[in-house]
Amino acid sequence: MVGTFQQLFGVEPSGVWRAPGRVNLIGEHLDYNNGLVLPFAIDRSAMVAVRLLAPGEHSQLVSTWIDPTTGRQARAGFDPLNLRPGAVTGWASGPAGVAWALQESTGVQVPGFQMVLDSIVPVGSGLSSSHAVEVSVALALAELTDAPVDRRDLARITQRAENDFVGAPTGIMDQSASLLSTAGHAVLLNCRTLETEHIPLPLDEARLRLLVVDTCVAHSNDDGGYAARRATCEQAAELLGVDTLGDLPLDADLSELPAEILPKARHVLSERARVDAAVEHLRAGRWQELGSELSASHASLRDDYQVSCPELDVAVEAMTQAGALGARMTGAGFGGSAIGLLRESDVTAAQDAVLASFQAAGWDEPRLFTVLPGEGADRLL
Ligand code: GAF
Repeated sequence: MVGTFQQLFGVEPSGVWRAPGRVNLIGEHLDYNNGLVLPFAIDRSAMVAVRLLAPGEHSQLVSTWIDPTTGRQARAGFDPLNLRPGAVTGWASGPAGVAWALQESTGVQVPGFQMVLDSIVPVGSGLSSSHAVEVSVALALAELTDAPVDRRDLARITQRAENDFVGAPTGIMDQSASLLSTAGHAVLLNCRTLETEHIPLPLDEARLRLLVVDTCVAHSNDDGGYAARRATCEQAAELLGVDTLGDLPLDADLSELPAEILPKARHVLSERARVDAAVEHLRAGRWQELGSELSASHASLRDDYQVSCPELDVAVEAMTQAGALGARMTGAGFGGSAIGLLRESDVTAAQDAVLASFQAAGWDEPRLFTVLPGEGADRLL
């Protein structure tokens, strides 16, 4: 990173920051309903080397990702004095949006900056690759400008960047997982207050693995499906006389809701109950029962919330047939990744089963890898 930065800009960066992607163990589409979610930071991160520029100079951003259309590293630039939603598009809109949101939220003047980005969180995989970039930039800019913010403020600032600058109406889970996770733990996050509790996730000790199947069906949070689910939840809450579905008792009567809304609200309530149960199973080391909650979550996301897709369903089914304790889609859905909780000894069989099912269906080969709960974002240099 530092070498690349020096080569490109002829100076040393002020520092290097790292922020991980995440897997959500359970609690899907609950963050914007003010529920509890249980994600963890994965051992794959985005890294940025950053140096602030003098007032008046334009930002210069380089990504080590090779743009297939040009065959070169992706480059972008913008005028920090003209930052407003819509001013920067494409891959640089996240970093630019963070600079904008930090400035808007704190009043701190964020000057232009030079940046090199490198990431090993697969893009479009539903593992929060864009939030990983935004969080690493947020940490860097906050530190370099001495902005008076803590990690929870940074989670809100990166959400603002994503919602109001990038234009994706996402919740608060992914940024918070990246900023607030600790290694070896899942983070039980209250999405209303951002209070956290770190719950041990001793996969190694239990001889378990979490297998990720990146279906390579590119998913995006700003193409309508995500916003439509969010709007349906808001409508359901309004019809039921509460601010959010997180305010309802778990046994609330949904029968008066219109037929197209009811299953979506039912998912939110049943998923809230599953998070509570999953946390208890995890605390007690009841892995098989935890797995059952994961599988039930997938069924609810597929049938009630309707955010799965054939590739995710097939991945979940193949892992289940190969002995997974539980399997589900993770993240927003509409493509992206599925996870399987597997005994160490079943991982190879599960990988083979997934590959064979995708081949039989005539789909592109998915990317398969295991993940461990890693450390949240930090400064490397
Ligand atoms: C995406 C969003 F970014 C999150 O805020 C969350 O809503 C998730 O989908 C679904 O649980 O990752």
